[in-house]
Amino acid sequence: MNLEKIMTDLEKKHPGEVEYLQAVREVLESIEEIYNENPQFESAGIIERVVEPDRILTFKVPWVDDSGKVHVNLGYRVQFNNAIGPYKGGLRFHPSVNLSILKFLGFEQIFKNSLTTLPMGGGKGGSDFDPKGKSNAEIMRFCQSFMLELWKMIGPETDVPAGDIGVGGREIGFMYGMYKKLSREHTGVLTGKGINWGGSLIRPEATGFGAVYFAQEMLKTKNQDFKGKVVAISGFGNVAWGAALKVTELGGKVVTISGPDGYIYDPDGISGEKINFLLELRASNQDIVKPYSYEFPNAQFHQGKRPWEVKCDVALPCATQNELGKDDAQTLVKNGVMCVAEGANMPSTPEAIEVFQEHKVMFAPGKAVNAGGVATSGLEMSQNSMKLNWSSEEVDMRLHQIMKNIHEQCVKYGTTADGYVNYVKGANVAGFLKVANAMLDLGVL
Ligand code: NDP
Ligand code: 2IT
Repeated sequence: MNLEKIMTDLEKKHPGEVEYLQAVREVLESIEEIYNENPQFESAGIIERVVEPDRILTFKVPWVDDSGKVHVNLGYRVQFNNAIGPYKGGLRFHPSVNLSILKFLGFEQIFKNSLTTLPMGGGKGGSDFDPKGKSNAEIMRFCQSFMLELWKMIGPETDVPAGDIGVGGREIGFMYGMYKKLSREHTGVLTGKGINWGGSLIRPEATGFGAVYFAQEMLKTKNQDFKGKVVAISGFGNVAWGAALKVTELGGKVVTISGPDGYIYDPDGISGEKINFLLELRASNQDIVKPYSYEFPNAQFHQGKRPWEVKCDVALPCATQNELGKDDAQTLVKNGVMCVAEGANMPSTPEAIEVFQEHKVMFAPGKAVNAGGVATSGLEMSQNSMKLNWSSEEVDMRLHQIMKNIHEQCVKYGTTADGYVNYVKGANVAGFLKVANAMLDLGVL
């Protein structure tokens, strides 16, 4: 594999798509060795085919606000690769959304979904719509308009979207309602649905729970567990709250959460009613964490800062891409961090990952750590197909097993000569091999 040539060609073809190019480089660097050992991949053009999405749909989303003013946002769906199953991946609503971000997320999703062992291909979509400060009725009108275009592209055996940043149960409800009306079917095409209309128990918590199950396996390799561990979490959304809940349950203490306004340090631990307070904050569309410090006076609010300056044993970045840079990584290492597990997608920059790996800190990437969300989406699809609902114990047990299995795959493909587990390599190689072999079997498509 001529990695630099592939990257130069891609940069020429897709100038300025920094997040997408960053994600591709990371995967290619990890798989270079195994790719070169398998010349059949090269002759089938696997790399050239896997780095380009099968297709991209772009559409306009016009909607009317409460004062009668018309707005137009951009909508996208990137159907990246369906070698092992229908396209599957979330929808992100955030003003920063652009094609580069959705392509990076869709590309990562291919290998993440492969790791889950479930039959799901990779895709991602979303809009530059900003849900912050919008009324319920505005969110509904936007979601309905978005689905008026998207529904033609998706289906339970074709492409199954779900939530991501800015898209939770409420938005899935509005979008699913419109899909159901247009298609005249109740086939469960979106996942993350409400429990009364086809959703799965545990899906709301699944990404956070899964991330902590994965981190638990990492700690186990050093004969450690969460008991008494101090944990720093960023974000306070879909992923962060489930992680905070599970860390607390396992005896750890979560001391930070963050929003775009800054972070909260709560030395007493963020658990129980405090997590419920955070959920209420999120439900009011206010993406800020400062009010937490009014409600719980022992907590300190650090304006405009990231939580990585707090001394902790375990760090779980759960907000967004590139939110943990080289300096943050150096501070974490200096403060004795033992384990960093990515709840978000690509939250650590390549330079930060290098710092962790140089210092032999256990570090695992989003596509392994946060795969519990999409895995439980897969379990929701299974339940929809069977027209059955599993109990929360059953879903949780399957989720836990899947996370253990992903950890085993990472150890299998990522353990280096000195015994250090390179989880980045392990996850990328294991995820890639299954997809590449499927692509070989299916012919040039
Ligand atoms: P939420 O919208 O619930 O929370 C995301 C948080 O990150 C918000 O506080 C948001 O604040 C902040 N954020 C988003 N974009 C940016 C940005 N560009 N710069 C700074 N802060 C930002 O999202 P989720 O919890 O669903 O997602 C968090 C991460 O986890 C994402 O990386 C997502 O892709 C990943 N993930 C989510 C899964 C799920 O099931 N939901 C599954 C697997 C991974 P603000 O909007 O104000 O910027
Ligand atoms: O990044 C992700 O894996 C998600 N946002 C969840 C995708 C899904 O289909 O459940």
